[in-house]
Amino acid sequence: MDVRILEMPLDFGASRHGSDMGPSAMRLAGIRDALERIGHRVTRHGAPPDMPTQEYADPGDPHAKYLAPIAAACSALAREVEDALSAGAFPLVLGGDHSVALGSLAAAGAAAKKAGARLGVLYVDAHGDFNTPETSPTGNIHGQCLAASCGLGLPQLVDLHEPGRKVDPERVCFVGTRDLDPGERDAMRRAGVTVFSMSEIDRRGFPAVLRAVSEFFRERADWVHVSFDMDVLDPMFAPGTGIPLPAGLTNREALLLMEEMADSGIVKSAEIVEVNPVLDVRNQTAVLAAALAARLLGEKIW
Ligand SMILES: [Mn+2]
Repeated sequence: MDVRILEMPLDFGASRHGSDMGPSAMRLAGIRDALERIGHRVTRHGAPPDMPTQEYADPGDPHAKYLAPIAAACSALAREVEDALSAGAFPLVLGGDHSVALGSLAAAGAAAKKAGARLGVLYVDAHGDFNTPETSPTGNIHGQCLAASCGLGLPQLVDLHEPGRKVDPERVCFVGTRDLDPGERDAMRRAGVTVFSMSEIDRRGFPAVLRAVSEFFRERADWVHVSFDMDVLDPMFAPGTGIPLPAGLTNREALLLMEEMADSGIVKSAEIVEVNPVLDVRNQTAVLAAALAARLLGEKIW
């Protein structure tokens, strides 16, 4: 398969800077080789959009910080992702903070709509990213990106790339969730997303949750976009991420989840976000990110 790597060195969506270096850390970790080894043709596509540097930019509205540069960068990304999808290639977006999902989900939603396909989203994240400017405790847009893709929140984000919502929240499945703001939890319940929280994983066991996730997408989606936030992992395995939270997924669980998604055969696009080399130890978080990408794109041990 043709895999188009789209690098998004953007950290405007988060309080802790440094995830703008995520793409180069994953490049150094050998993500290209890992994908070429399993037979893909890999190109680094589309120059990263020209962005001002966060430290020298004006945050603007405190409830939606850096809205203008984020919307501009994500619109540029959405065009690239849709180009890749219409060429039959697999767009793999490397963040950057999670706000880059605004661009990939906008494109995936638009492309699925044109193809008459139901788009499902696997959201692997410790957090919900389902705030709106009214409920957000921080005003950081990486905490609002999925809500906006589901049609809730600022019109500048909801109507990015194309007017209206890009994702039906009833086709969104969370895995590894363990920290939700009260307002966002209410919004998620109202919207009708499905959540396999860490507690659910501990209660049922990971293999049972894997089966439930597969069944979820089998029933509800023709295409799947995988949005993988490295903070879903336990900080023991991924210390290099903006908001590390204890009691997360193990590296093995995350790799297995990616393998299971590869087996579904309907994953059309993905992003890996929130690799922050400034906080990392010997680039291990980026190395794990590269391994996760390889599993998602079909790597098998045996
Ligand atoms: Mn996230």
